Amino acid sequence: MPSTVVTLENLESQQQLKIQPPQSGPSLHGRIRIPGDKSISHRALMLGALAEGVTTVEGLLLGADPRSTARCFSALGAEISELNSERVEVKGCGLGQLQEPDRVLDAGNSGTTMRLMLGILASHPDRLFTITGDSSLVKRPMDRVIRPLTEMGATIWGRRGGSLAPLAVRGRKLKPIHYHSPVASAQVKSCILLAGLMVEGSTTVTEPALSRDHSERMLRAFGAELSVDPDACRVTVTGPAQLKGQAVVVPGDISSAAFWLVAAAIVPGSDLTVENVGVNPTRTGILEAMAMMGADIELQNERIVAGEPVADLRVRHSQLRACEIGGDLIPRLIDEIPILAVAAAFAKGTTRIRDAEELRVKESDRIAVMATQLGKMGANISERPDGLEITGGSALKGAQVDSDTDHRIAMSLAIAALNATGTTTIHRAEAAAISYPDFVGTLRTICD
Ligand code: SPQ
Repeated sequence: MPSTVVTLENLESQQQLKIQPPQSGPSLHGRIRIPGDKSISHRALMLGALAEGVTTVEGLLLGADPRSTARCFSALGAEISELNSERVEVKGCGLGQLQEPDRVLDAGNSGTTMRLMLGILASHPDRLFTITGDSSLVKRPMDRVIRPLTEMGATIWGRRGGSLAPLAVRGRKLKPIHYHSPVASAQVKSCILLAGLMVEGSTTVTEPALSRDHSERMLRAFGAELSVDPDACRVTVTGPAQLKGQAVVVPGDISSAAFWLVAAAIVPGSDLTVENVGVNPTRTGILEAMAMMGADIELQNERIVAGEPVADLRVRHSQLRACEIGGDLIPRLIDEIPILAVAAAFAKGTTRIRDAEELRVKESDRIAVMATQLGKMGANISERPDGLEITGGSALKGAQVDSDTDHRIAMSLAIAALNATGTTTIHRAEAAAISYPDFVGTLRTICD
């Protein structure tokens, strides 16, 4: 049977990914593993750097984003062994003991690195830190964490009235607050909790809907005193804390699994199993949305690994139907909306995604970019201020599309290309390496 032609061309610092499915359609088969969870990888490196003793990390994501975190915390004095996915060792500095670095900290493309690190740095008295990032990160709003940190007594300077990087932080002894966050954001919540570790007393964050809770789980495992009320979307840390190095096992990233779940769901004849996927309930909105769309996804071998729920996910092709996505579900699938838009392009009826204005301030404006790029392939997709409307059923055709340097856009367009006629060329496809360095390798494996 002819297989999909997948070619990757290097053009100076950029890559072009070309995908040409066979006329008979590709059909995807096999058992695959996905790289480690990005959110958990960042947190393992950060808490390891703050803890006393040694933290070991098994299954670390080797993407560009956790590498940025590792570089920053090495510059702050943590001893981090060479990064690999088997076993990384972090010798921590102990809480409050990070050093003043002699260079500007570079968070690269990673919002998580910059926002979580700001909470940590702001609470280290008598040190000056400077932080920047790449051309995407310096456009992303940092005032959402700077505002509560300032309420705690932090001193942070930045561009545009202190809301954009590059930033300078003068560390101080902070005071506890109860912060009511206007956005459901794990980065805002985690930043404040990390700042609260060194504060005497109780620091509380309440959010409008529950965001991912990896920080809470890991902080507890490292020995912090935490009280969590998920029904009230409220969490309190009581400091000063003492953190002890731990053995962290990072499960596969459900946000990376999502590309293969949608691929197998939309490509006729597919039967694919994605092994070792983290299925923390604060991240499984994608499974709920796909169930509403009639996808055939089975959770197998469910287990708990180092405090996080994990399962193998078997997905088989089925005819999808449109659904409505909004409200409290949004923070539980926020990073999967670009690939859900691809699923919706192959579903019967009109899918409406609402309450997702946060997508406009991610690595790109994911609402505008998905509407433009998927539109170039012939999808019936339109922008709403807070989301997207996609009417499925128009046959997609190969086109010249662009990732806008956003990893999730690059990979979503590649999956759309599997079910389009002709060749699709994805420009600036190198962005995938932010969260999924071997995306193309896995794509080739399942298309063979
Ligand atoms: O780290 P970064 O660049 O913000 O990455 C993204 C992504 O798509 O990988 C968002 F663009 O994931 C965020 C996610 O959207 C990672 C994250 C975390 O690890 O805490 C939380 C979410 O962001 P937020 O703003 O909703 O808290």
